Amino acid sequence: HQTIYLKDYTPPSFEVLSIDLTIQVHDDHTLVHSKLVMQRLTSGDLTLCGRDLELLNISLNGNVLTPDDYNIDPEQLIIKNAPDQAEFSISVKIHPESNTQLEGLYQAGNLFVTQNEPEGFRKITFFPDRPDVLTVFTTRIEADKKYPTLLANGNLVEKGDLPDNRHFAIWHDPTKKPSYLFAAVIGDLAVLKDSFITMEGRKVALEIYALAQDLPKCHVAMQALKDSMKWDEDVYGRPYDLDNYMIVAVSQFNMGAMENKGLNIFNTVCVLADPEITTDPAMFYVKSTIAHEYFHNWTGNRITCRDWFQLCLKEGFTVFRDQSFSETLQSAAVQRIDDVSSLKSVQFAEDAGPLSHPPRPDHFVEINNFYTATVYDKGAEIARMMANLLGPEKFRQGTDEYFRRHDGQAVTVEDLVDSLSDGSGVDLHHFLPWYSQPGTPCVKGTGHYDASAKTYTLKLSQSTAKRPNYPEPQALPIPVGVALFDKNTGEQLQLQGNALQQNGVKDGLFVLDQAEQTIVFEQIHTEPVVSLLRNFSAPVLLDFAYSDEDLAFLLANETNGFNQWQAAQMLLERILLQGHDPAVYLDAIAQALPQVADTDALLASRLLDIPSESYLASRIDQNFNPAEVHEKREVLLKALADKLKTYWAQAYQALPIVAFEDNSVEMGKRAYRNVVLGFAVRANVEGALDWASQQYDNAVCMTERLGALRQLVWNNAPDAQARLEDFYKRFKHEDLALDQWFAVQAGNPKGNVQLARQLMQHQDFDWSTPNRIRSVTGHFAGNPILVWTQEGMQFYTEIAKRLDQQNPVLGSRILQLLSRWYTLAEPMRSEARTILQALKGQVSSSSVCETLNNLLKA
Ligand code: HT7
Ligand code: ZN
Repeated sequence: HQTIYLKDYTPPSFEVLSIDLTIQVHDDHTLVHSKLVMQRLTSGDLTLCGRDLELLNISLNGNVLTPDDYNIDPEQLIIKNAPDQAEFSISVKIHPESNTQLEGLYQAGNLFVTQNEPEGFRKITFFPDRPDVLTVFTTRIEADKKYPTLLANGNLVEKGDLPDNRHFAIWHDPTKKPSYLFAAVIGDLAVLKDSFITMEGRKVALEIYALAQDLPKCHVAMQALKDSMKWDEDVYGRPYDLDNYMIVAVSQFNMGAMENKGLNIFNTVCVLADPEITTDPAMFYVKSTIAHEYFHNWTGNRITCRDWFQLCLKEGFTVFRDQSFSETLQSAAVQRIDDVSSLKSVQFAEDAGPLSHPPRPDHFVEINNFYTATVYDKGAEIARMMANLLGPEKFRQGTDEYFRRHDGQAVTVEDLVDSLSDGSGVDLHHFLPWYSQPGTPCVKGTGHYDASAKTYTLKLSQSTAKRPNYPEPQALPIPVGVALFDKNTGEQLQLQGNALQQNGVKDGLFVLDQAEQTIVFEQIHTEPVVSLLRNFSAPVLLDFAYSDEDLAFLLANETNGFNQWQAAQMLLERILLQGHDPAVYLDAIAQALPQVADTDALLASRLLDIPSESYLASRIDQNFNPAEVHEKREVLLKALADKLKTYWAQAYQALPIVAFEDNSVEMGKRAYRNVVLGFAVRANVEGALDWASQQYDNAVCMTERLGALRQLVWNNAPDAQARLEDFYKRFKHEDLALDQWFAVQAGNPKGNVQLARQLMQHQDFDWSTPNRIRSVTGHFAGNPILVWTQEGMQFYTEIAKRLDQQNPVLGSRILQLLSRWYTLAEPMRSEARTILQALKGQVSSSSVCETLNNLLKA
């Protein structure tokens, strides 16, 4: 497999003025005819990408080409001596009915759908399948009338009947787009319709397509779509541009959703929502994914990426936008907690291991392997740092300039930073190294109060671990949110103007951009406690010389819920990773919790987060002993459960089940009730398992039912099996609920590999549906003590091997779960190496091979 380098980028030698596509779907094959009008831009070959295509015929400017006129290999077709103006007619045969990779055009049950990002279009027809070639698409679809739904991007121009019980539809998309945004859908779907009037007064038809039985579950998504459209107008001044916006739900999909122009295709788990089958977090995920894909219309579609190395240009910015939108759906503090929690447990872990890469990688073998937490979530943090530094007004000037300059173009990360800088008048170019340097910087610091001089001196330094390809990491601009609190009263100190400006602290942000810096706060009349990295102002690790008591103070006195949570997490990491005495934490949380729970139950549910075993593992670089980490965490959980034993009982009783309402307050109560139930069971509160059974039986929504089922199954309650059977009977026809049934069993900390294997033998297990596979592999991975056994590792390598041909994108992702094998204590480490090495030679896809090679480099 070939490595591709960012430095080798060259612009396309031809542009495509238009493409007319005809897709003729038949039961056992599909024919694709294309008419491509191309025009030379620079010297160089005329290259059309193509993979797994049977070329039936090709003509150029009216002349049939013979094999002497071109070179063809499994990846491309190169036309010899191409003229400057080239009009091609190309016919190919493809097999969506046997396409299990879920890229290109594939059949999923009774539905044919496309997935073309990043390189799927080349599996539909020959084309310069790269994001910087934009063209106008006209698409004619022909199929049997058993498939009444025929969709493609843009506007419906014509539809009609054909002989042999067939019919056709012609769609024209007036906006130029790259091939990865092309979409077509052929099937038998019901549709939910609505409309939205844009800020320009245009009426947009909104349509969500799903199987008829799923249509009632599309209302939440529809409302989220309208809310997103309004938000993008209000916050970024971006109206929608076409007359229609369609979303199609499909159950077999490799990722969450895809932003195809005007025709989004969604994994059912990201679009269907109903309180009876969808938990609150899953419903939230539907809303934020709808927003994410909608926001791509401006950040991704109208302005796209020049090449795939720039993926974080669209993904990082769009994640930042969907996170900001989500702050309007729940408290901003909890939104930030959830985003940071996922960043730390997934992205920090990725960046600490053999799959570490910069948000803008400089090379890859398989671009599918780079849809990562680093590209998405660290990319979002970079956008956020720049936005915070500018403040809302200047950031808006910057983004206005970006949209003004680059609408209709395929651009780079530099183009974004240039526009933000020029539009706002604030130079942000020193942020560019964040995009091209891997690793999580660590900010270290100390603070000193001088009572006689009335100064508080803060010393901060930064460092990033060296890596083979990055031997000299440079200092980055790290915005550090900072506030001082009076140690005696707990009040936040009002920092005085002059001293602050001299120190470069503006709006509570100090930019650490050297290896070491010192800030002196003057006129500080009482001893302060400093709060740093407020609201997680930068994606860094913080190692500040706090006493445990200082952290307990911040947990009690910080004014922002995120910062309270952060203080608790720092204390917990000290206990779990450095062996600190838990007493300070236990007292502090016991004191803070009841009051927070009364005012903000959602925040209280998050304050009880204990870092996961996987996150803790990511912080241990050698001699990792999963059993030891598990044991320490269990001991702490038990101590916390016991400490508040009487409180759990009262708190649970105070939260009776009430009618379902979809709002942040009620969601908070449901989340808190489930967390409290878990602690009550752990503390052996009398009758707690009975409460779980009653909660299961009386549940009015999935959050309640699943929360209860989890306690019953994970604690091996006498009636666990009966409730599992009941759940199965209730929901056996609801795929997304059944996924939860698999997940709750696969994720059982007291489970084992045998159980996971049995689940994969179950009659409802389905190797063609990634959601079902992930429901077992993803949840089993939550238990490192089970994963890092020989059987556990073999379980994952066997799955990777099986998926290597069938669905390599998924296979590669599942293999990535083993990325921290090299940190294991012996003999586990050697066993892991042997198991991974045994996979070599047994896999051949570029996705799985690249991941395996990277893992073995560790
Ligand atoms: N931009 C989309 C990426 C995506 C994707 C990538 C690889 C394989 C399948 C995929 N499906 C969707 C999703 C997004 O970020 O919005
Ligand atoms: Zn995206």
